[in-house]
Amino acid sequence: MSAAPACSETDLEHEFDATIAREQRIEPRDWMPEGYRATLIRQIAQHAHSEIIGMQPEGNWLTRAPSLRRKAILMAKVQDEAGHGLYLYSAAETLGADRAELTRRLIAGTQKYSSIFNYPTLTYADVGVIGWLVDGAAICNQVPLCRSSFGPYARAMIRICKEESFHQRQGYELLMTMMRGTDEQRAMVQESVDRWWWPSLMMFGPPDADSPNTARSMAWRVKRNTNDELRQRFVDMTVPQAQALGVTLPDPDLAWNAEREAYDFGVPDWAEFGAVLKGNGPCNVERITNRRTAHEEGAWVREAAVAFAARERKEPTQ
Ligand code: FAQ
Repeated sequence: MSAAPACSETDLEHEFDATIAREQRIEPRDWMPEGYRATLIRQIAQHAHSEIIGMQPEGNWLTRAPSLRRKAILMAKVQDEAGHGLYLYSAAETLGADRAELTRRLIAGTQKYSSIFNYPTLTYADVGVIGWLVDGAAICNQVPLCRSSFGPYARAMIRICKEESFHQRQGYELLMTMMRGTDEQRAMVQESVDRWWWPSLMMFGPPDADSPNTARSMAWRVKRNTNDELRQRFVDMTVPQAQALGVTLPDPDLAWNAEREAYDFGVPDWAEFGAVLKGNGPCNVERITNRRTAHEEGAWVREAAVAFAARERKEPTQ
């Protein structure tokens, strides 16, 4: 009996395209175009780095939480972000990426993380506003990714989104409590909203016309919506929440458009976004320095884990 003919690259590509068109998932052992693999590694690594670097702004307040209850809540949230980073690094590993190498690139500044985490947390109201706006934006962006075409990424997103929705609610609950408090607390919440609103809109990425990756990622169903679609969805979802809270969103152009059945809103400062991406945001240097220090100080843990695994396999350590 003669062996079955090997599949040609064209056949494999055809099968890959058909799987995507059928809304089925691409799994790690399936054939995939190198561009698809590279896009996913880029996006998932950037997402994982964001979760890990994203622990720093709120972690900054752990020792100064105003009560034991608030401290326990914040501690749990920051730990959740660490967990999200780990699921995502694992998803990247299924594509052949090396986790140590991804961390090396983050620390070397050759891989990005979300712009939002380069802004400082100046008051405790920022903990609430990050939960409300930053986790709110993250959910808006990530719920569609539960239908991303790459199986391990889509499945990681399901669990992450469940946890993020609690994060969003804890932020909103904290802000509701502050808004029921003193004039000083209300002013603190408003001042925080004023600082975080525009950077939260920038989280969705550049406008579609300036987004080099969107068209390809949409065709591959890695992304399910464009940056502008999701930004609009976030604004429409958030305006009524701001009204219920009693805060003003700092955008004079924000107005309901009855024809579009959506809110019109102003243009974010894209020059500021560009500067943050180039490493010139208010906290870029601090965030990466902290990450590098933590990595260096954790070297002994990694070495011990490797030695332990080797001993378990009954192999000599060196
Ligand atoms: N910051 O062509 P596009 C969280 C880059 S997790 C930095 O539009 P794409 C949870 C982009 O990578 C937040 N860089 O790119 C949490 C590309 O650069 P490259 C993270 C950005 O990939 C909450 C270039 O600009 N979430 O918050 C940003 O199609 C609270 C051109 O852009 C994710 O990563 C940005 N904001 O669309 C944790 C979600 N935007 O690589 C702690 C998954 C764009 O070509 C506390 N990612 N860039 O050199 C995505 O959905 C997409 O990757 C986008 C960007 C939408 C972020």
